[in-house]
Amino acid sequence: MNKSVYQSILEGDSEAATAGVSEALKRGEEPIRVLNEEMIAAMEEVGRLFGEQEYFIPEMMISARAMKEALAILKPHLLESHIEPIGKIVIGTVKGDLHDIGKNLVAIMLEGVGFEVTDLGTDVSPDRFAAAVRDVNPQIVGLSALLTTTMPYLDASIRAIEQAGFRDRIAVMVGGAPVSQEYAEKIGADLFAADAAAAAKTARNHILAA
Ligand code: B1M
Repeated sequence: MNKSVYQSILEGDSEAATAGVSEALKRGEEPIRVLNEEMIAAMEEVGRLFGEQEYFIPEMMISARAMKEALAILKPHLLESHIEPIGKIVIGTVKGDLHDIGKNLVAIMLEGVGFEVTDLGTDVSPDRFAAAVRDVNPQIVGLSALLTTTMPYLDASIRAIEQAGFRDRIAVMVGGAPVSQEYAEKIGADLFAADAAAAAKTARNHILAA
């Protein structure tokens, strides 16, 4: 029997992971189920194994690569077609932080509900966020942080946007595993979302309410 998508990502087997996603889609499985119950669940297990020192950086990296390649196969199936554009969003992972799987997923879901997404990538300095607000003129800026050590850059990025004089024209949404609603409020973010689906819903509701 073929390996499950979950097992393939856990083992960092990109070829089996992409083949598994393609087969699941062919069988008519729901893309969102494959994403949540197999792919994200596998990354959570990778994190647990890393925490237990059973996995180390190389294992995390090859699992992340398998996750990204599998996600590329799933992406078109997560996007609804013919959605009217509803607004612009600039998104990135904050300075010092290289984690981008969650941020990429948030970007895909935002595109799925009709946002034009400008993705600045990872390790984005506060000044680059401010410059992107000037250049792109989005309604929302999305800041992602996965490390407790990089969380202060959420705050610093908001301050940089403020100092550049753009704070009033945008809403800031923050997220990432260590980020909470309480922390979001503490640093003066306008919106918080715990996962990619919630991020898309929250951003969309913000635009519709404006
Ligand atoms: Co790292 N890592 N990592 N890592 N890594 C974590 C985050 C960790 C929890 C693992 C652990 O200890 N159990 C831990 C952080 C501890 C902490 O600070 N609390 C950790 C660590 C310590 C590190 C290093 C410091 C390790 C080292 O070098 N000693 C190092 C730091 C590098 C750096 O960034 N400077 C490091 C490196 C790496 C890799 C490069 C090997 C790799 C990243 C590859 C990549 O992203 N391209 C990696 C990985 C893969 C992980 C885990 C295993 C998986 C992360 C992931 O992709 N999750 C992670 C453990 C875990 O999360 N359980 C871990 C799946 C993804 C779908 O979920 O990213 O949470 P997530 O995103 C979610 C939500 O958070 C939310 O929606 C997403 C989708 O539902 N969300 C938003 C995210 N951004 C949002 C923005 C929003 C709204 C919602 O609005 C704008």
